[in-house]
Amino acid sequence: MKELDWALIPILNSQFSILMRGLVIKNTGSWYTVRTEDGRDIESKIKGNFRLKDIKSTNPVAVGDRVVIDINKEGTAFITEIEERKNYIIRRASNLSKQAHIIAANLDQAMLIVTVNYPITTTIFIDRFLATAEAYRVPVKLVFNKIDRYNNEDQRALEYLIELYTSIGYPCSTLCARTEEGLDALKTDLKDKITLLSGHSGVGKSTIINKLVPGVNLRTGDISEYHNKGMHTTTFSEMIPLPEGGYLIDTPGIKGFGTIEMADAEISHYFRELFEYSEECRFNNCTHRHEPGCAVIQAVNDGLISESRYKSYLSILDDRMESKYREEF
Ligand SMILES: Nc1nc2c(ncn2[C@@H]2O[C@H](COP(=O)(O)OP(=O)(O)OP(=O)(O)O)[C@@H](O)[C@H]2O)c(=O)[nH]1
Ligand SMILES: [Mg+2]
Ligand SMILES: [Zn+2]
Repeated sequence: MKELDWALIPILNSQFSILMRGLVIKNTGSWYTVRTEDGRDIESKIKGNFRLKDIKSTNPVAVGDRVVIDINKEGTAFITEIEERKNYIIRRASNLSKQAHIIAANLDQAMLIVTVNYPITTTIFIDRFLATAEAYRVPVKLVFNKIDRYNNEDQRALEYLIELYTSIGYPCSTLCARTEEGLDALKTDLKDKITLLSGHSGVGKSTIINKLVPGVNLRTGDISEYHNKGMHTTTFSEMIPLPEGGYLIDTPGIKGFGTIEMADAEISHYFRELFEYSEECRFNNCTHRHEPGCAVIQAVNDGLISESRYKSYLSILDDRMESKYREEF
């Protein structure tokens, strides 16, 4: 090999820069792991002055984003560009905050992992997630996990919820990640797709991925028996390739799902069955709260729209008014 001309080194260093396209597969604080088109994982950061156009977000780049990186001589990189997103799931970063947090981008679908108990998932939480997914056109499936733990009362609640959400048009399935009952059906739904797994802490998101992807060994944690809540075991989002093709995105469990970027008049559009009835409301700017001739309120009174769905709708409207949401949502 020809000897290096040492005089040239400073010039090479200052000019070293390779632009590459890649997919953001992991986000730990300010570092993003970008998988490049040639299959390398490059630890990358965002340049200080880099800002997404309109979104005031705690994470301007999210797992699932397709980006361009500028690789430096140390083998790390700066993210210089984000390709336009096909869709994303976004929520309010925290109670009282005006900032948004993008959970993941460019999804083919989302699976909301729900547990009727251990921990309890409320319908308000489910409906807020569903409304956001409607807003950004992400298809959602509800997966009810931990069916091995349910007593008779939990079982009845499970059946009620499955009937409710199926009737609105959301596919539902049951799963026991512990015994793998229902896992094969899930596999079929996941093949060749980019799927976000979301839900409260402790519902079993990481356990499900561990069962589907042998060898990944994601950390899982027991739920607190005292509080009947998860312990926030997963602390960063990560995209995991499936052996059969496709990707799963594991995310940290969320407490409350504060909605964001929704105008009052739009909210009922994201509740499919409310939207259907709203076409019959006397006023076309009806908020379905107290207006005379409201077909939505009538449908709730007639038992055609479930009270829980209507309550969830009102809770999102209330968020706007108080500019905050309550933690338990
Ligand atoms: N009985 C039972 N336990 C389960 C099942 N699925 C998961 N678990 C348990 O539930 C607990 C929480 O599981 P995780 O996979 O850590 O939950 P997670 O949704 O990833 O939680 P975070 O990372 O905190 O958001 C663990 O103790 C799992 O073993 C199930 O189907 N049945
Ligand atoms: Mg987890
Ligand atoms: Zn109305």
